[in-house]
Amino acid sequence: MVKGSQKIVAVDQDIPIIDMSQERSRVSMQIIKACETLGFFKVVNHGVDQTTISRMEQESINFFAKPVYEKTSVKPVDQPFRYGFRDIGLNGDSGEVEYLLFHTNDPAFLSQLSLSSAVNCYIEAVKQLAREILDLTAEGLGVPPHTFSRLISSVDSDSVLRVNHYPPYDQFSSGATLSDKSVSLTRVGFGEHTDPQILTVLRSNGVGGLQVSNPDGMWVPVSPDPSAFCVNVGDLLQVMTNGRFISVRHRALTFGKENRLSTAYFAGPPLQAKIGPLPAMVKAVNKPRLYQTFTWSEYKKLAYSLRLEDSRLDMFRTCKNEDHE
Ligand code: GA4
Repeated sequence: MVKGSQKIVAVDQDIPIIDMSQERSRVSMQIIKACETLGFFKVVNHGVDQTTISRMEQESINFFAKPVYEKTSVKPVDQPFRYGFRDIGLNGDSGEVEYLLFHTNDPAFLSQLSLSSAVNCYIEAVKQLAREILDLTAEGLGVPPHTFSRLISSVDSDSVLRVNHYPPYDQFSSGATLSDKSVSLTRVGFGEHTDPQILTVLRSNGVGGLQVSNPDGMWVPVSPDPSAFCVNVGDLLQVMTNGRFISVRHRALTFGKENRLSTAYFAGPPLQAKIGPLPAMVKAVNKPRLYQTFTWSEYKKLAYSLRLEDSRLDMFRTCKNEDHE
């Protein structure tokens, strides 16, 4: 069921659509503004080949259409990839979703799956897009080039690809039927949370469900646009920009009638990478340092020890006005 306290506003309200084919400095400026105000934007004319996208989508559809016993054979849980059904994380979170989770720096597992080549191509393409967006971000902030993109480009970068399938109501639930008017079909597919990594690049098929939380605490439904990518700031980018960028809370609802498919690339740094506010975001602008320095490994461990909706960033906040470096 959906918690009702937060109001829902108009579809796409204040969500920027950034045309990446514009002049570079314009794109860069628009990305910075979007990261500061909402932490979320759409990109069009992004340069990712349509064939790469369609192949990935078709292979995912084929995978999720397989019988349950075949899909569950893509476990065990402690491997760096898995098929999951309803369960999210390690602490009892769940949603009306089935998914495939790939750790992108471990290609060995992929050979076990028929969709491996489509996944590999897709990962390369969205990684390139994420790098490009991060380079434009660095340019706009005036920090050294590749400050962010180098973190996700390394061979040991700890990035993740997640393919989510939100099936129609009758595929998941027995008992009530679509004709039973007393049953609300709106369910939480993936509960509200922020993404722990640096940047997320997400796309979906033509079925809606994604909502992002705006600065007034309202949910903004995001219209589905298969030709665009949705991009959001992750927790680590909020830390590195010393809170200038917002790691936005978002969730996916499912309305029960159509299959929704979404594919998210979570661009993360190597496990041992040290993450903290960049000097240019603290001293140079005379701002109090808001976060401590930590490794991605420490942060990831903490994220997995908490519930999905918990706010992990608060645990790494410095005391008020404390300045360590
Ligand atoms: C949210 C973003 C990605 O989907 C994810 C999720 C991860 C998981 O499903 O295993 C987490 C969640 C996500 C954040 C908190 C922890 C870890 C579930 C959970 C309760 C793959 C990720 O990297 O962090």
